[in-house]
Amino acid sequence: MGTGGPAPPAAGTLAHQLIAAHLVEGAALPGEEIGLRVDQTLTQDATGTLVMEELEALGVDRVRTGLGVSYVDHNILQTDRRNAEDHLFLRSAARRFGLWYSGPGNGVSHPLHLQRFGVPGRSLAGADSHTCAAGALGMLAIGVGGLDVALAMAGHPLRLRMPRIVGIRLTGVLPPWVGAKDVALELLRRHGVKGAVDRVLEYHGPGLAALTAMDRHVLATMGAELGATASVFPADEAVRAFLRSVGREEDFTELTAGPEARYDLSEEIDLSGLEPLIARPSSPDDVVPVREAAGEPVSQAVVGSCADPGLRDIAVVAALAHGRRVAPGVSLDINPTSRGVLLDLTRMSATADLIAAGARIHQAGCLGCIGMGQAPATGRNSLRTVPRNFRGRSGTEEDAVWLCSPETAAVSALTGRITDPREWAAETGARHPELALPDPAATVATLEEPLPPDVARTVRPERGPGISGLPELDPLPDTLEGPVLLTAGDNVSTDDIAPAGAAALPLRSDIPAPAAFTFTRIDPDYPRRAAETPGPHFVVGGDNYGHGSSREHAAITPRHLGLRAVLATSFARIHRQNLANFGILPLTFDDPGDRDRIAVGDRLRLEGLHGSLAPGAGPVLRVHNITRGEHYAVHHRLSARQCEAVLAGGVIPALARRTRTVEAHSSARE
Ligand code: MIC
Ligand code: SF4
Repeated sequence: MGTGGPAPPAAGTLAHQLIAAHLVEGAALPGEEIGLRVDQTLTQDATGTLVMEELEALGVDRVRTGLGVSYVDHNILQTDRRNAEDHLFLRSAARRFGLWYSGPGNGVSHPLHLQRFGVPGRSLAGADSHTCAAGALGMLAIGVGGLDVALAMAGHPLRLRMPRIVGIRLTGVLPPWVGAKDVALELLRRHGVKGAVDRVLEYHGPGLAALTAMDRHVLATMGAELGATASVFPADEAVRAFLRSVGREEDFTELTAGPEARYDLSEEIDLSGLEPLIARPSSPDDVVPVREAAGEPVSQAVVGSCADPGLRDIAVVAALAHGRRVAPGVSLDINPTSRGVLLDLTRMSATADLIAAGARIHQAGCLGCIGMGQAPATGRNSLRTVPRNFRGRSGTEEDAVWLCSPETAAVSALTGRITDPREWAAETGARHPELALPDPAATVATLEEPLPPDVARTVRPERGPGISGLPELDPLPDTLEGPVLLTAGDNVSTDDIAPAGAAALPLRSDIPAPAAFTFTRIDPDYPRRAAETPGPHFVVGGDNYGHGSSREHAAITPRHLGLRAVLATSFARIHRQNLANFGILPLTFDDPGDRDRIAVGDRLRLEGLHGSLAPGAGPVLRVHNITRGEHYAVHHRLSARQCEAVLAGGVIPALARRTRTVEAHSSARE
């Protein structure tokens, strides 16, 4: 990404300041493992039930971070008892462990968190890949797997590889009909879905002045689509104005990069030169100007998610729809991101405009973004303002989901064809709406405060029959031998590995049940073959393996089916860590060409693993392809701590082993 600057090491950036303020382990040198103090945590229901089980497994009595919030925003369609029982479990576990609880109907975690709890300079670890959204307020906000969040709640540092810091200088002013989503799509057009792996995207420059905190939320959220570790914005007047608007100006602290800030890599975006952009099906980085896609018939438009979180993002749709009708045959689905946004839309009569125009208004939450309802018809174009459009994520296998701004989605819903809003404005004489937004109704979320410790201790988490507990994790054998059960290309997403959607998501608290969906987007027969294979097996992938969400189900469900090592040409950050956390070896080919030499059914063998992963051993291993009589050099990029976890079968057994060792030593001394 970018051309990079000359020799002196990066320093003085806001990201460096935030990292230095939270560094408790390691040195902040790119690639080194560092440990960060975590001030706040966030979980959501689809990842959160496991986090609560992990807290129990770790023996946590009460969370040790300053603030933890458990949100319910994903699994809010209640087509049977499961989701409602998960909500009961989450609420009771929040009460037990000293967490805030945000129940169904309050809205998507990320904008809610910014409004209610966001504080410049604080660190946030969240069990959702879009936790990076809070970077919009000058926070150090990092999405990780649920177990890493549970560990942070238990008082452990958040461990990750020190990223490189990319400075993105914004200049100019966005033209009418071009919004923050188009800036994010421009970055995806330039760099692709792995363009920022192990990097922090730090925004600066004069172009920031006209971007509100919610515009920045859009950009910060979409950092996850580039694979970034975090997105960072300065805490400036726009952030002060946001905090004032939600009644918390006292939480504002000004934070900016130092005058001598040096970035590892730099680039510039002239906002004035941007035009409306759209990502074609089915990858967020297949981006073209809207005018190139113009004329394609539209069957659905879905607006509302953590990638268009602000009141303005939906109010603009209402203003464009005012006095007009959605084109016949088009479904315009509106998902207000929070209860507050829904109330504000109603107070400003925007809800009435949307209803009169023929839009369908839904409850606040993730909904269609994660395939919880709103599944489109096969092959019919669905324009969405959400961050991701991986194939099948909408709930329809052969879907055709495009990603665009609320303006493009609204105008296209009105015309029934993909339409460049500027062209439409030229034809109709419409102007970009000037929105008079009410002061936000920030306090309408029905949040429940943590209970005091003595009361919390009396609460028993309410565990329904669909909450089955964590799987047993056995240690890694010294020799791993088994067949390759799946080979895949580049950019395998966690949606490919552990599909979400209305069928699979409600099963998430009962690991054997979602395991039946594992890899079915790539090969419907994988779960059967895995179940019939005695002993361990392997999976082979390409570049950026496991990108997308933070769901640790993408590690746990294949592990449950016997997966013990993934060989790929590169890995996405969160998934690599999730694999190690659950005792699966993530191995990278030294020669990327070797990947194509391996076929499904080949028998592979890795020997002497206990020595290879022992402290001080190098990162190189040799894989023997018994079927072809070949050997491949591979390496791991695991820290000593991660090697220990993989050897023990996962982080939880590794910690249990440590505790046993300490206890054995102390009883020997007695
Ligand atoms: C997503 O957008 O993919 C999700 C659903 O929010 C996930 C979390 C999950 O799978 O539960 C994420 O982004 O981490
Ligand atoms: Fe929810 Fe979609 Fe945002 Fe994930 S990306 S948190 S599913 S709105």
